[in-house]
Amino acid sequence: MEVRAAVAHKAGAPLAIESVRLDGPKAGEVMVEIKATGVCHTDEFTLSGADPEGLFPTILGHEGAGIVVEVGPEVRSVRPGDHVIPLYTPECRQCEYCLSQKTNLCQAIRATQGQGLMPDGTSRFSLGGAKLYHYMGTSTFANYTVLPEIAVARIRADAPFDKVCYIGCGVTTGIGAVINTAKVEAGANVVVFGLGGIGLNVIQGARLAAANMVVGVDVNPAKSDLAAKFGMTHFVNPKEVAGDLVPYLVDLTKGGADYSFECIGNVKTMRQALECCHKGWGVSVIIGVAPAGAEISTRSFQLVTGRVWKGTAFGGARGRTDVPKIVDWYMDKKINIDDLITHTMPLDKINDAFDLMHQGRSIRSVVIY
Ligand code: NAD
Ligand code: AHE
Ligand code: ZN
Repeated sequence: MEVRAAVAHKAGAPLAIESVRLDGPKAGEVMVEIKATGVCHTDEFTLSGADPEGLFPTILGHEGAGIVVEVGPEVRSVRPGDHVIPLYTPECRQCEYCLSQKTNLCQAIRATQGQGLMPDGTSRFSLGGAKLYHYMGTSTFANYTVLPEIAVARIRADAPFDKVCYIGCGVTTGIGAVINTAKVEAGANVVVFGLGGIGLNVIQGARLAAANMVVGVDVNPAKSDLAAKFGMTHFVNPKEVAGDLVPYLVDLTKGGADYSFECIGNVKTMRQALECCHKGWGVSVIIGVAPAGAEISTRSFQLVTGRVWKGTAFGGARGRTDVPKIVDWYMDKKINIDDLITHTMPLDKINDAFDLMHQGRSIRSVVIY
């Protein structure tokens, strides 16, 4: 069938709205009508050409919500009419990784996903007879997409697509990093680098965890009001700190952060996030995705003296299990998503979402189909 999609033809170019061909789901796959999708910084990262796994031409987008319209043979866990959130971190519940219960990084389809293909090694999308690559197994910048069954989370039918799509990445990543990865305890002092679509969800997670001090660090002071509304207790603009940022943060937190989170994707701020942690026990969690070739560094002494460096993907969440629960938290008003969605637009204005991100004017832009 013909579907409408924003096609990334090459790195660095605006997306082109095109009618593209989408083949039906094969065994173990489902077709989903995408009703809304958020635009995450990672889409921008891949579009910019900085992603070593970036393939073109492709259909980006990994933060969607929609309705199953067709299922392929052997699909058992969802059926047409089900409301779902696509998962770029699937949950097969059978692979060594899922069974370990030590990680959310299901590897059942990771190899083909990284090659922009469905698990059988082919693409369902094409344009003028030429293959288009899938992206993160989700490709939500199309009004219909095909995904493996293990890469959708079934959610309640009364949840609004234009809000809960954000649970497909940003909300779950930020809150999950606090709860699943860092396991922040009540009374902890937390420092959050980057107050964008991810960092504000870390802040909201820190509030859920009853953290004490929640310090937000951002070079854009326009982010501080919303961050305060979400639970930030102190704002630091590195451009206004005389001298080094790290000792400033260590002083502010009276010895260092119990937990810090890097939500920018910059290896310099990753180092600062680690080094502002408390000697002996501070844990720093890397969420930001740094460009190809960039490497983190610190003095080994930082780790020898008890600081811990960790990373997290999709907030450590097991999608099919955890995402429906996070949707419930939203519906029960335990978490706030509405105030983070600063802009909405139709698909043909999707390039505006990237412009707003570059200008630092949006938290989340959501495309409504
Ligand atoms: P965003 O653009 O909304 O926010 C980034 C924020 O960082 C902005 O507020 C910006 O002003 C601030 N910033 C930039 N440079 C800074 C600096 N040097 N010092 C302090 N602040 C600075 O981006 P986002 O959507 O929140 O994504 C943040 C990062 O998280 C990206 O790298 C993205 O790719 C990554 N990400 C990772 C995961 C994961 O699973 N690990 C999931 C989603 C996003
Ligand atoms: N493809 C990149 C890395 C991109 C990356 O780290 N992606 C995160 C999700 S970001 C969502 O906004 C992730 O889940 N990573 C784990 C995985 O298996 O991809 C690269 O550097 O090659
Ligand atoms: Zn994302």
